Amino acid sequence: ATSSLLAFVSPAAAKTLTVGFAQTGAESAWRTANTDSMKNEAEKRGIILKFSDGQGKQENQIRAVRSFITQRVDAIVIAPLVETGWEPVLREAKRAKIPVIITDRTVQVSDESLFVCFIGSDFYTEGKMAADWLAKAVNGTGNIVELQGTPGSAPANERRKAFADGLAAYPGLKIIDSQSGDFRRSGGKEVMEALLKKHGKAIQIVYAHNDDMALGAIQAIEEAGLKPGQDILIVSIDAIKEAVAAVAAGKLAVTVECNPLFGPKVYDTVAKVLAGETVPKVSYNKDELFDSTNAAAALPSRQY
Ligand code: GYE
Repeated sequence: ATSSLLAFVSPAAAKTLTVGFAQTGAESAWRTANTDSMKNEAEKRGIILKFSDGQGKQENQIRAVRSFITQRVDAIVIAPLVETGWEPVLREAKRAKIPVIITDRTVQVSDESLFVCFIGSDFYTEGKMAADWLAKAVNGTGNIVELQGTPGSAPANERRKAFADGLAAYPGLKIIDSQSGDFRRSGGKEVMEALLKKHGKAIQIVYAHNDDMALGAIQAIEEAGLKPGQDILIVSIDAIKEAVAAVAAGKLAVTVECNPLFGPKVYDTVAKVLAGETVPKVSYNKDELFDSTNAAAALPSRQY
């Protein structure tokens, strides 16, 4: 009986993979969708996922990565809260010979060999798409307030820069104020309330770095007795289902897509890396845009 049981423990049997994932937190609907994609796909593939919620603190993420190294996981995935400050822990992972895949947000490091590759969206292109769409929609004039994402994060940095670059050709489009709502709905609402008090009717356009802040701003605008979509035009990024619905309802003017459902791509990449195959250093997801022309039709099939 013993020998027949042992026959199942064949040396050729595939080893169960263990992956550590240091997530930023749970600040937005985008983030929840990203976490679900990573967790669900791991379960589907029989991968053991060690998941850490950084709760919006880089030091929590760094601590998680250190514990993944101690546990000797097969691969580490990081969605870095901010761009800087990662070198020391990435060196520790490299010394331990554990491959690190950076997802969602980019990092700034002096040595690109500290991580295997990046998988996520092109935030600069997203910000540029938002600016181009807006300039056309309002004929190149209007006063804008900007709701920034988490300070120091790649999407806040890139979406801000791209939008400003896109507006450079339109002197009539002016950013009259810009503040961070930390990618949170409550943040967007609070900042918008303050901006409405400060600037009143001068605000014609809101550019939010994500949908959650845009939806918070819409609440603030409505509570101030104004009509989002009529009195103030709102432009945003992510294309979460609720935002696409707000576009279809005429409250949000446009949302540029940022696809969070890349769990499958991440694990495909982990498998390739562990098999010794080379993978592209940077792999961008394809993103589109939803405005009044296509939002209603797209709504039923939105996956997040
Ligand atoms: O746009 C926002 C989230 O890093 C792309 O983070 C991500 C951003 C996303 O909180 O909703």
